[in-house]
Parts: sequence; structure tokens; C-alpha cells
Amino acid sequence: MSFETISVIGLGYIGLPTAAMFASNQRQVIGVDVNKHVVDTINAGKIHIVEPELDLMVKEAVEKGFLKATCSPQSADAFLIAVPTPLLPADSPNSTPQPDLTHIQSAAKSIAKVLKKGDLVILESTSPVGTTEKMSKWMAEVRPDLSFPQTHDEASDIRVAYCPERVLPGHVIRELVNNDRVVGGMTGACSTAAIELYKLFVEGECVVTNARTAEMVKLTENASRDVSIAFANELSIICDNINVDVWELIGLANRHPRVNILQPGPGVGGHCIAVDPCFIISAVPHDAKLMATARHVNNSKPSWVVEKIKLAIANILIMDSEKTVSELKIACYGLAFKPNIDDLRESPALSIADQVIDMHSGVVMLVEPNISKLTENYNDDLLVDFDVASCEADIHVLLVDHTEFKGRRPIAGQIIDTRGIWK
Ligand code: SAJ
Repeated sequence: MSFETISVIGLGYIGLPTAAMFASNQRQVIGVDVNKHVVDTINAGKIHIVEPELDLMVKEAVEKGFLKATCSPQSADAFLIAVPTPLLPADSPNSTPQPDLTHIQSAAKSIAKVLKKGDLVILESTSPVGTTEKMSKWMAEVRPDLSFPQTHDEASDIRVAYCPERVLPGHVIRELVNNDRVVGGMTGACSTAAIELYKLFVEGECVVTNARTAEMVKLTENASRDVSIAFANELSIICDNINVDVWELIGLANRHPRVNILQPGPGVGGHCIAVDPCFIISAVPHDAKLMATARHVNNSKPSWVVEKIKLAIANILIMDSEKTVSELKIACYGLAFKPNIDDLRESPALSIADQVIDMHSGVVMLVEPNISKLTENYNDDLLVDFDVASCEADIHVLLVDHTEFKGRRPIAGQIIDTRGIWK
């Protein structure tokens, strides 16, 4: 089996680094994305996301002719699908949102047109259990002339596997190489082909299972982290009530050899931990009680932080009766969903900043060192430097523990530190 040409569908936070890894291993890589701006940016040797080392890898791969991007799929020996699987809006406030598989469906149908006998198709997008089987059926509907694993088992023309990505944003390149991979082929032959493909750059172990288990592994990893963070967030609320420093508490408890509590924060963000547990909960709502509660605890943390801000405003006004609300300046430090990245998706920090902008009649300042411009929904004046905010604001709300915020802190004003770095 040789994979001379590899196509990656979806050139986002996972697809683009994966495409760059294959290209830097001298394979011809065709990146496919529906967004023309993304395609043009990559073909110009540039990138549209922030990820250490990725810019140089893409530049070199494009210059050497190993990576090109296009809006429509072309023939290749292997296809990797890394498109988003967002959640659909919930039907009611109490129902769990359902996953939206339309991007996978349209990717599968579009690559089906260019498939040839012997090709390998791998789904990497985080997906509910059973999606790989559905994807294979969608491709079979378009190509009745080819055989697929669900009908022809080991003898199928097309090999299909689910292999979840597990890389941590900010460390993607290193983790793509070093992490172990779970390889869930629909048949043994599918797994063997997928391992051969990943071994082009993966130095971690490739562990074989079936597609359904591989899908559940990915969901389980992120649901487990969500539950652990919910425990830390609940502790932070309890500690605030009983006047105990939660960070000192966790540091001390973690000295126990079998205790490893995670860190509290303003809530859980990103496109994975805050989303993936819902893929389990929506499938088995009566059984996934702990996961549903964890989601509720983490989802309600931003509102708790906003209440803290309201309390700080009230306290200042009580202490200084000359002041009016509109004279108070509030600074929010950090908008990204976690430290040292520019990614605002599902960011609790951004949601808190939005609520502050909506509720506060005075000046609001946003400090986000990883972003030079906010979207058109925001006034350009909102984004200010750390030094301006830390000198001028009356209330300082630390939302993300970016490296730039460590080792310096505002000298005056009230501090609401959701990350425990300005203690
Ligand atoms: N967070 C806390 N406290 C913590 C750890 C995280 O509040 O102690 C918050 C972060 O601030 C952030 C959110 O959780 O808002 C998620 O951040 P994260 O660093 O836990 O995870 P992600 O979303 O960047 O990446 C996760 C990783 N999954 C696990 O660690 C199990 C990564 O390995 C996955 O590849 C990724 O999801 C994914 O793509 O699914």
C-alpha cells in the first residue's frame, strides 16, 4: 500500500496541522476547505489560525510544492475528514443539544465522487457513536460501483476507519507526532491501512479497536475532563462561600499521592470539552446523569463570575457614595477559551466580557494579547493594552491565565481573579 497523495478535508485547527505533517514528510497533500479565504491563505504559504510552528511548516510545504489547497475534492489515495461537528441549538432550555453531522455528510458525499478502488477514508472529527458507519453508507449511496466495509467486510474496495484526534491546541505539532493513536477500522484491513498512513509521521503507538469504540474513546476522554473540571469549579464556589482559598486548598489536596484535582476557572470553553459530553448525553440522557450535572456546573460558572462583578460594583458604590455606576471602569483580562491561544470558540471569558459590555453603562476595557482586532460586532476602542487597563480600571476581572498576565498585576482597584494568578 502506498499513499502518494493524501487529501485532508477541513483545514482548521486539526486538518491543517495534519496536512502539514504529511507534506513535511514529502507526501503530496491536497487540502480541501469550503472557505475560499482559507484556501487562498494557505496557497499563499500563510495560515489563518494561531498554532506554534505551524506557520513555518505550511510555508515550507507550499513553497516546496507538497501542499496545495482547493475548494473541491480531487483524487487521492487516502482521505482524512476533519470537519466540524457542532451542536444544534437545543429545542428547549432543559434539553441537551444534538450533534450536527451535516459537515461530515457533505464531506463524505463530495469525496465519494472521486474515490477509486483501494482508497482509504478516515474520519477524525469528534462524532457520536455510529457516525463512521453512517459516513460509509453515505459514500456507498453516491458510489454503487464500489464496495464498502458494511456490505463487503474485509473484501471491500474502500477502507474506512475512525481515528480521533487528541491533540492539545497550542501543542498540536508535538502531540500529533508523539501521542498514541486509537485506530478504529470498520474491518481489520481498514485498521491496517490506517496505521500505515499514520506511521508516516506518528511516533506514538497506534492501538487498534473497532470504529464504535474509537468514537466512544474520544467522547469519554473529553467527558472525563469536563467532569473533573466541574469538580474544581464547584469547589471554587464552595470555597468562596466558606472563605477558603481554593487554589491553596487544591495545591494541598494534590499533595496526596492519589488525588489530582484540576484547576477552577470562569467556565469551560473551546470546541471540545464543552461540546463532546453532549454527544453522549444526547444519546443516553437517562444514564448520563453525572456528565449532565458536570455540564450544568461548568456552563453556569460564567453567570457566577458576572454576579461577582455586580457585587464588586455595588461594594465600590457603597464605599464611595460620590461615585456613579457610569463612572466605574471595568477591565476584563483575556478573551480566549484558554491560555496563550487566540481561539474564542465557546469561550467563557468572551461570554463574561459580552455580559459586562451589555450590563455596564460605564467604560469596559478588554485586554487580549493574542488578538489584534475583534470582529465587527465589537467597537474597536474596547481592546486596550494591559498597562492602560491596569492603570485606569476600578474593577479588574482576570479571565484567562495568559503568560502576559503573570508576574504583573494591577496596582489599584478591586480584583476578581478567576484563575488564581493574582493572589
Ligand atoms: N480548563 C479549566 N481547568 C483545567 C483545565 C482546563 O478550567 O484544569 C478549561 C480551559 O480553560 C478551557 C477548557 O477547560 O476553557 C478546555 O481546555 P483543555 O485544555 O482542557 O482542553 P482543549 O479543549 O484545549 O483540548 C481538549 C483535550 N482533551 C483532553 O485533555 C482530554 C485535547 O487532548 C483534545 O484533543 C481536544 O480537547 C479535542 O480536540 O477534543
